[in-house]
Amino acid sequence: MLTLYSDAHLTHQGTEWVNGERHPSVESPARAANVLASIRAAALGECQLAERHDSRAYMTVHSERYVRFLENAWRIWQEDGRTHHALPLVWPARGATSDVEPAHIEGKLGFYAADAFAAITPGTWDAARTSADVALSAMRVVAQGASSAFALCRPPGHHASREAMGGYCYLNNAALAAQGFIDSGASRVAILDIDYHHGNGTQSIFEARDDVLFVSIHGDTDKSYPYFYGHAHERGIGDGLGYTLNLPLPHGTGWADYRAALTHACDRIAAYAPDAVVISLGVDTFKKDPISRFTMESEDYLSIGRAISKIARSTLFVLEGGYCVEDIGVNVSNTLIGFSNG
Ligand code: Q9C
Ligand code: ZN
Repeated sequence: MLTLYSDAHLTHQGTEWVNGERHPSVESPARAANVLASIRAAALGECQLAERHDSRAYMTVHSERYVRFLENAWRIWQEDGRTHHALPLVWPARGATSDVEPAHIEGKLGFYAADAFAAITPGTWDAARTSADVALSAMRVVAQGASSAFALCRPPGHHASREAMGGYCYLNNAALAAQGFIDSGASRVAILDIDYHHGNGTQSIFEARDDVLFVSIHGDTDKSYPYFYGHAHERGIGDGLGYTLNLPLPHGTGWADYRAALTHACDRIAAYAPDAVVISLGVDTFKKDPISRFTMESEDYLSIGRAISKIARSTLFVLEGGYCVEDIGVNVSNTLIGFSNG
């Protein structure tokens, strides 16, 4: 299996609020370095640098004004005299109806953010766009005939919606890849999101469509981020009704209970008979993950990969979360090994 990657993410290290203090985000450059090292050690296949794309390439799932905001946010923030990482402090909350982008950077930040977990730093745009480039390059490899590929994306993407960053995500790498398959001629694409957190951004991008099936297994959002999306009763909207499947599981879930949900998810996807499958691969379901509450062991990722291989379709793996830096590499490579040996 070919891996696509880039080193452009190294300049992006966000900031987040934890217990009333600002800390470097758990979403760190070391994560991707560890994954790449494990992929190389496991001799999973060649590792190739991603191709650069024009900003227009991100407008297949994001709006032009949102992409331009990401591109210019740090510069505008700096011109306002700031030197620290930018985080939003004000949002158009429930009931807000205005669609007018504020002129001031403080307003723009809240207008284009779902939460305060996606900081804008000097290197954020370059990292985010390159992460999307990694996904698009890997998508092309599969669209041109490879049976699978791995997009080693960083920052992650599944919390980013058409016009909002959030949860360490800026551009939705998996959604860009799924749309890329459709634009390359696929009639149906399925997305299986196995990150601990519900992929609210991805769901919102495709929930009104029947040509992209979205299936997510995640920590019950009643008690876990992103809190407001991912309930079992969210099944899609309009033409998309029945093409969103959410399988929330309680705190403490391990492989024994996860297995049934994964089998159900894979059966639904196989029944859809997609031309391509995109896996939003988060390994924050791991027992030692510092911000999540499932109890998966490293060996369990071999079983997860094997279960995914049974869908028997062209498959693109896109890296999402996973914050136990020490074990993220083995957990990701085990998934890919389980799939390859499936
Ligand atoms: N106390 C991804 O895995 N922080 N994003 C939650 C928990 C935000 C996770 C705080 C988690 C975002 C891609
Ligand atoms: Zn996650």
